Amino acid sequence: MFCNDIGALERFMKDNLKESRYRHSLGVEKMAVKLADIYGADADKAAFTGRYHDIAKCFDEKTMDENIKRYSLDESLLGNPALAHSKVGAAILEHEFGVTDEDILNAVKYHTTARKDMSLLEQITYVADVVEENRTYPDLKYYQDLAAKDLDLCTLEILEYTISDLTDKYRQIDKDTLRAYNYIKHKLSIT
Ligand code: DGI
Ligand code: FE
Ligand code: FE
Repeated sequence: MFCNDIGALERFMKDNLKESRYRHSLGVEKMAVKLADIYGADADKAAFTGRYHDIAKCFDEKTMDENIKRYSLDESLLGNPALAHSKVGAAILEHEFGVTDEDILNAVKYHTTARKDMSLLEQITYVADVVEENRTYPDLKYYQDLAAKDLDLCTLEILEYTISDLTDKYRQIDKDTLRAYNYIKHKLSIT
């Protein structure tokens, strides 16, 4: 397996995630496996990454900040749990549960922002997070179909939505989000 104690990892999930977040995690696992089958990624890694990508999502801001310091993560994440939960999650999987697979750790680390030159597993995790079956936004079916048909285009549409949503809310756009956006446009030969 990809960790040293799957029982302890599951217990941590149950103890730390709300029920709806746990259900979301199972939905991302299922969707990530589906996309892995379509696009030729490792389905076991996609399942593991999908299931545990949000392991740190339900920490309150104080606990998140303590974890940022404990694992010596970028201090710019302090006070920003929405961005920090992916980095803290990867650190917990690595340091508390013995996950060593770099691709899995990166897919968790970048599941919120995506990044330039992301791997297939990273991209699948990023997309599966948004199109899993428990999401409730109106265009879900459209995004699910697009994910199955054209992963790059789906990634671009999600990035476009995220950037415009953050802009509407006067929030900062992470440099990895912006770089991922330009990278995927370049990949799609959009000038
Ligand atoms: O954890 P999930 O809810 O499943 O989804 P997620 O990991 O994509 O997190 C979504 C949150 O992340 C949402 O509050 C918006 C925020 N986010 C995503 N990209 C950026 C961002 N926040 C900032 N400030 N900058 C970004 O580029
Ligand atoms: Fe997340
Ligand atoms: Fe998620």
